[in-house]
Amino acid sequence: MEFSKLWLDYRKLADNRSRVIISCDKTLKDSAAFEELKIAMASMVPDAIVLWKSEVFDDDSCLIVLTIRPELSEEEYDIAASANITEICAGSETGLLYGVFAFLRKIALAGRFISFTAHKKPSQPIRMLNHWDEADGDIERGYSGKSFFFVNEELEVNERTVMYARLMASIGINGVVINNVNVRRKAKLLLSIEFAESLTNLGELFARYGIKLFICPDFAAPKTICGLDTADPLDENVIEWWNTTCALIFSKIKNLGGFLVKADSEGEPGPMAYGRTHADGANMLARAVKPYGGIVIWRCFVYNCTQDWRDKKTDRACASYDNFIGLDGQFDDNVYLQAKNGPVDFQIREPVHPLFGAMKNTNLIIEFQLAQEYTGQQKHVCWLIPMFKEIMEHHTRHDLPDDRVSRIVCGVAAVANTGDSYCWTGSELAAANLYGYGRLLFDEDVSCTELAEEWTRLMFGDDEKVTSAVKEILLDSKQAYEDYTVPLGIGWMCHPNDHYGPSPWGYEFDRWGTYNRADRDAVGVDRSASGSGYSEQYAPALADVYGDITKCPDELLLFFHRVPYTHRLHSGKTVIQHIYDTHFEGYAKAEHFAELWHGLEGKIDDRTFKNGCERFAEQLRCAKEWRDIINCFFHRLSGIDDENGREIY
Ligand code: GCW
Repeated sequence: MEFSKLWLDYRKLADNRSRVIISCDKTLKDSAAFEELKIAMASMVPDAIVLWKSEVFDDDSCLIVLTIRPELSEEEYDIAASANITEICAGSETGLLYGVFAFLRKIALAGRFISFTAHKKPSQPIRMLNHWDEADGDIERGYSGKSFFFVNEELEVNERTVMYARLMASIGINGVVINNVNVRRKAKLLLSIEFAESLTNLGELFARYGIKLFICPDFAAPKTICGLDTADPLDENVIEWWNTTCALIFSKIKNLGGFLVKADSEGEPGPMAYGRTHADGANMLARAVKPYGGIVIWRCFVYNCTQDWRDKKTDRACASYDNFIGLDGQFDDNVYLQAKNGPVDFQIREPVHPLFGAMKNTNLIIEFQLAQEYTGQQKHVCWLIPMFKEIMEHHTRHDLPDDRVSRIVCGVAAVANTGDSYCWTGSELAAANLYGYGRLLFDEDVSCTELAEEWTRLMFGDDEKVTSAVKEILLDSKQAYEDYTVPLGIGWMCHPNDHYGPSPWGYEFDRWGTYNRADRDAVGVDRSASGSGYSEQYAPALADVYGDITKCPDELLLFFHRVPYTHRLHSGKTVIQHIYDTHFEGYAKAEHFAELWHGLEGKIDDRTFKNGCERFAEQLRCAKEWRDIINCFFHRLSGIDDENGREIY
């Protein structure tokens, strides 16, 4: 299947050269960094001949020197560029590759070879993508077609996976989990001999691009693959099976990073079935991968998904903390706990997960979701980077020299939004999420405005109208989505199962345990100390803010409190008027985005333009649905009219 090169579609520079000389040690001639330079130069300066270490150097030449400097750390690079000579130094081949991509990005944006210096090392050490791809080719919560990793139940290494590895390296991703955390059907056999060869090949490709390969194993594999009658993590035969299996796969698969595990969650197997703890399960696997430098990433997404809606005491938001806090300090040093960015499940607005402030003696990874499961499924434009940045910069209010989430976590993961669609992410604009995510983890100081502009220009060229329209759409899109969907942090007013479109009571009488409890008098869930107690999971200073109705930030009010519709927000508006206003405004913003996009006809390629038009049409249809259903729902319940007399059905 055809695929685009996204932001690596190098365009011709305004700068013509007859020669590009890449000077480096012979051993680097086969590196991905060298190869990338050659690929890029062929498009950027198509008239130039690209030479390795030529003696001939004149005004018309451009010299690029690649050097490994052991005093730099592995992923660190240093660039000193002038119009004719560029020196890129790094601590390893991977660092060089990052340096080369940074250099290419800079000259692509400038349109010519320029003078600049840059010295960077990644802000986050672990920068991962989690694919929820199934071995049969489906993708759980995938909105971009089928898997390109698994085709016809085989794991593929082909031109597309090479392009994928280049794209990921260009944004600094250094770990990729290739299969879904729900390990189903044939994926249960990933650790068996059947996949050994293809995993080895994929591992080799990833290694070339500085990416560690991760697998979600079936926790019950000793039963499924080996035929034992238990998967108890403390059983000797089970331990022995994992040890032997890991010895085998780590010896074969170059760059295997380890495992990501969803255990005892939404029906997945885990240690609790045997009366063991999450620490028992994670440590057993961690010991099996330890001799090979492997790590185990253990998810904290554990809650009771068979709740009775009549049960007002059980609060899903509390569950993750409640399940893990008692285990703090009990995990081996190569175990990382991965918690979602919020306590529930990737809603457009949630407070930051309380474990980031509380789990002080455990390695933590934060998980975001690029796949827009609850945020418009890549039909709506919803650029999530401002939200990710805000969360990473959130102060957990603990007594630490730097209490920001970005300083507390050891790494970051995101559920990938890719598939085999032509533009990888179903909609071109959704690729901005993928791009921004990687770039932000590598360089936390880059602003959202810079990222939006950079991505737009790398994708669509330098037309001012295109840049300004796409930038505006991206930067305003997340707020617009929040405005026309679920107000003030309630969450979960979407259709059950597929999670698309409005259904205010869809989850109200369901077993998944997240409710708005809207009635004629009030709306929201009391999660303060006098309610479910969830707010108490935060450091005292923050618990005090969230737990107090007078201090709680407006945007989270209904997540933490149950209030009458006439409750006045800090903004001065009543809750009900806020709901009406944001819904009308959000829809108007979506209309404006569609208009901006339509104005770009002829300025961006036809295929992208048409794809965008279709998606904006759907976004508008759905945003209108959200606006009218949510407004109507609250109008009928509250009986309070819109101050501005707009039409509510
Ligand atoms: O958000 C829920 C999704 C499930 C997903 C689960 C998880 C992979 O609806 O599809 O399963 O979260 O994160 O494990």
